[in-house]
Amino acid sequence: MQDLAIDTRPASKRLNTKMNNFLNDVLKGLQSFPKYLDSKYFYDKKGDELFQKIMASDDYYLTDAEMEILTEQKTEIADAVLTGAETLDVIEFGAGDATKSIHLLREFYERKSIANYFPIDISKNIIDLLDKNIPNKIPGLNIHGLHGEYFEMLEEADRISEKKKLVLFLGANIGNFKFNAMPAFCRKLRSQLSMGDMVLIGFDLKKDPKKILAAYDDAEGITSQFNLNLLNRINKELAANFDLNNFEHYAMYDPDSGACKSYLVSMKEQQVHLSGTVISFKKDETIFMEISHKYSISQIDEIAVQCGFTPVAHFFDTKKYFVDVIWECDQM
Ligand code: AVI
Repeated sequence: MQDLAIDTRPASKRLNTKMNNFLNDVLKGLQSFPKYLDSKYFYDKKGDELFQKIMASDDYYLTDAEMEILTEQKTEIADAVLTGAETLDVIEFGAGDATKSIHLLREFYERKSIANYFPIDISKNIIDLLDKNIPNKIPGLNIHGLHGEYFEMLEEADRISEKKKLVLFLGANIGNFKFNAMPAFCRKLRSQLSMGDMVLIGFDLKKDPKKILAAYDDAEGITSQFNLNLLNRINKELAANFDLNNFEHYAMYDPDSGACKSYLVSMKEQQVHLSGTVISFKKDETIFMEISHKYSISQIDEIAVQCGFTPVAHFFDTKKYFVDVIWECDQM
């Protein structure tokens, strides 16, 4: 779980801590068996660009499905959220470029129901872009971009404003938690909110396994580049010498558990030097890169209740590939 203390040290010191965390996490993962890397590190500038390409690709159906929900059903979504005459703060975890949430934000703004928009993202590039671009798209909207870890920044938003909150967690980002870690995340989210606050979460649903696998093993090879880019980032930022030609992307989907996993496979026995440490790979040894979990509606509703929420509404795309759910915070 994330540390809730706010770091008040100067930016240069914080940067050093960030680099140390990155190095420690990478060394820990690559010295474990089986080896793994944390997918939160995918998103450097190049990683952000590659993820944009994934979202625009034909095989990655998730973005279009959720976009259809948010454009076609924004009125119904706003009706489900705005139960009284109050204005609310919209806080978005992993805001990205906000191309999906902008439809909801505009709907709330036109109804004079939004006090502040707090996009939160781990990527500073993204927050800088949002602070610059959103005022052009919705002039007059109060935007406070927050760059950092979700729960720390949620506390920060809470310090700035005491309005009723709607937390958006779109794009099936919740699928990137391991199955057991996901309810812990939802409980933590509940513990930082107040009764009556709401969350709107996007889940990718279980469906034809071939459709799911194709989204993570796309014909254009963008997902492969996305995964390999993390090795490149480690080379640049942590003084390593991964040869990207010696690793291949492998994705698999298990329709029973709903786990879609991606790996990088070492094509040969090799040694990689990383900040003074030597990491050995056997031929065919894997690095686990990411999980993208798929859920059923009954699982989603059960988790809501277990974690202190009441499921309020489900919004599906026409193909029923994806769902955006609204949960309300129950009494704790
Ligand atoms: C960010 N996240 C929801 C994406 C997903 O679908 O799990 C990341 C991604 N990885 C490969 N393709 C997309």
